[in-house]
Amino acid sequence: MNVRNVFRGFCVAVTAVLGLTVMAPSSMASPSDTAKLTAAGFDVETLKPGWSLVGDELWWDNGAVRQTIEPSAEAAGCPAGYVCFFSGPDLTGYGIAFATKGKFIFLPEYQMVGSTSWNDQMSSWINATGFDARWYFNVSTPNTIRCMDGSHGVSGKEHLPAADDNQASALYIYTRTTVCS
Ligand SMILES: [Ca+2]
Repeated sequence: MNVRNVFRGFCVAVTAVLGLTVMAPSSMASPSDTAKLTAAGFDVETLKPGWSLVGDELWWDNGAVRQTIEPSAEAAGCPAGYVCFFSGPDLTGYGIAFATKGKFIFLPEYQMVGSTSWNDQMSSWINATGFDARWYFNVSTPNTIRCMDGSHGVSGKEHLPAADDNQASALYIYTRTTVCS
């Protein structure tokens, strides 16, 4: 059992003894996690619920969503099985990675340091899922959509057309390889 689990157990025990309202998952993060995120510039109180800090990444849903907490000036990679968005061109800046297929993922739900959220921030991407995916200009339909072809393995774009730069608001990862072709 790691330190965080020990702390969570402690919180649950205290909650039970005092009869308090059950604490939200994010409020059960360790004080050191909260301090680390605050130091990196995150407003922990407004993070999407359910986060945990794993190394230098913010995770949700056991790692189905992973976000870097420091920007990178170097071109970054993307783990197999994920679509990765980067805030800067050439796969630089902050990165956020998504693995969940078959449902809309809304970028305004994820905080990015220096802006309100990941909405309208994406400037380069990698699709390492092996499946097709799409990103959307808005969170409502109908939208302008752009395909991220995964039918030939890993694909990506380091330089978006000016009209597409900082426009992504939603993402959908398919379980097929024929959506883009
Ligand atoms: Ca950007």
